[in-house]
Amino acid sequence: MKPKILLIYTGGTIGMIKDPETGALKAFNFSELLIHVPEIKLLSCEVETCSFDEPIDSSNMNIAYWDALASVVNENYENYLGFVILHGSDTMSHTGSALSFMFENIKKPVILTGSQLPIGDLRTDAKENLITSLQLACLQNDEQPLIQEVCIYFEYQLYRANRTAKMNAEHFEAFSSPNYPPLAISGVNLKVDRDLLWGASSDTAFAKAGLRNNRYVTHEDGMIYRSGLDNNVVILKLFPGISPEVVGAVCNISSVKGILLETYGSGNAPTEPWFIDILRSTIQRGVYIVNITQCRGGAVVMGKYETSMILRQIGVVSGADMTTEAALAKMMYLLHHCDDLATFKLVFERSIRGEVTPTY
Ligand code: ASN
Repeated sequence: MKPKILLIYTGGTIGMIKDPETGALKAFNFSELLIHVPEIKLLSCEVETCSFDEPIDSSNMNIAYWDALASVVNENYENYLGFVILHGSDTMSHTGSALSFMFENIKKPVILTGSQLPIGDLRTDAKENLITSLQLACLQNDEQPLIQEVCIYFEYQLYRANRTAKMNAEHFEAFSSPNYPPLAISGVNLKVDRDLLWGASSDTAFAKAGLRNNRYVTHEDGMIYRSGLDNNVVILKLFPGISPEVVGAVCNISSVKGILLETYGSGNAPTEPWFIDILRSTIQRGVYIVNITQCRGGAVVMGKYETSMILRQIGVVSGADMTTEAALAKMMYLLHHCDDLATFKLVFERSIRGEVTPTY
């Protein structure tokens, strides 16, 4: 019997068509999408499908959709060898990051893919992305799925999803993974670098320490699905000339529980007293502040320069070499599942799904 893959359609350019009246791209239905890829029948796996009732442009993605998508994977987890999710590229890295945190100890592939041109377009990149994603999801080793993590496949490269960012709105090569190499390259052969894969041996025991035991499901193979994310977060991107009014207003939003501070270079920020005073009093109020770099590559190293030392002293948490997308999703996940700064800091600063390069 052929192994089964569940193909989940959420929307995105891959399934869009030009509205003849407005000229804008809008979603069309899933069965029409599959008509364009008869090659699916030739694969060594059986593909079953399901779809969002209303496919969305991924700019409309939110935590309710993430919960819905994660629960589709969770409910079907035992019945499939792996999962391929068709998703718009605009927020694919965010969704991939969020899913990676929601599935602890996952033993199956969840591969997100999409395209820059609709599947009906003559020059489309959609077919290759879809077919190779399905092939990657089918790969086995000793009758177990070879890939056991949440990935993005786009334009001949398979990446760990929580290491990626969309970096180009024009090129077919739309994603980059600046701080972690691609897990696989599709050329004449599909070359998977097994040493780079996240696997059962990866030590995440501490990742559970201190997490609230709310709303989780354990599967037979040890996969733990934790639903729920907390979106009371904000990204505060620094720029030369940022004013006390702006920093104060953001830090004082009463519903905000976590702030991603996008700093310069290796985690540097102004040392002006007004700036440090606002951050210090925000942390004292119980808000978590994480330092993440605006640079696409490299890492926050608090203490490397005087301009970041003080941040460490007042209790800012380091995002190290995490992408903004991964840090945001990890913050939403941890805010929902832990309630003290010590646990938050411990788990945030360590790798729980391969999202950050360990420095310990
Ligand atoms: N706006 C589209 C989306 O993210 C872009 C794409 O899929 N290429 O849904």
